[in-house]
Amino acid sequence: MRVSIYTELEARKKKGQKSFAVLIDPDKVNPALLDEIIDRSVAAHVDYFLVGGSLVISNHLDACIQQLKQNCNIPVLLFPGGPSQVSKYADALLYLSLISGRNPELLIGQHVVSAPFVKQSGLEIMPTGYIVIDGGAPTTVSYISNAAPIPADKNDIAMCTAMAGEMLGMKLIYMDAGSGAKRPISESMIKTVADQIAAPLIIGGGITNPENAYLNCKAGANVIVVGNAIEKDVSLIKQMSDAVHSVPVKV
Ligand code: 1GP
Repeated sequence: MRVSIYTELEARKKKGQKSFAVLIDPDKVNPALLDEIIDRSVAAHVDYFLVGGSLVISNHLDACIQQLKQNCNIPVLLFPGGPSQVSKYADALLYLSLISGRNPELLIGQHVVSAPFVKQSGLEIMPTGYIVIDGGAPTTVSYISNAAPIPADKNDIAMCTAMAGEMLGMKLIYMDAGSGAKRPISESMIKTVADQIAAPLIIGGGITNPENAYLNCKAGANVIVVGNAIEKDVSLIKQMSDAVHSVPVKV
């Protein structure tokens, strides 16, 4: 039987192995571009695909995931902007609760409404504390969520939020400056949070160069997610993946 994706994430964290995930927004790819992303991701040893977006307008989520699954073995994790973005063709679901916000719908409301459907999907469910950090630009996620992000310099608020999420039982913490953020999350905030939690820490939003990805990992990120920058330049897949995987593993 295949080891669960979460078990693998935990094991990688224990060993100090960093992971690189390519975020695919189904609205922004066509089959030809997706083929190119798949080929480059396989060659670059990308660890995960995240699929989703704050606002998915098109209805080809299933087709997009099926294309990924038919052409490679890289696990596909759903990163849904809402309950409509659940596809049984994926491997796992980041079951997000927006713990940095105070919008009850995104903390628990939408989960209640979609619970039977999510359970029936057969997906591996990964309870994830989703923490949005101010990235210097109003992003889709902050508008759609109707919830204020944590200010970029308030490391302690981010830390306490992550700690609370973990104590509530969340298995992953995802800190996100929002897609296309002007300012990615600071290394000092990543370190402050990473030092206080045992759960694997996912970092994304506005990461545009491999140095950033590397330094974020050194600061304590376990998974780096890049979407926007790759949509603009697919050659970044290899550069980012190489940078993340070049972080020395604990001995
Ligand atoms: C957004 O963390 C992801 O939710 C990735 O952000 O698209 O800016 O890389 P980018």
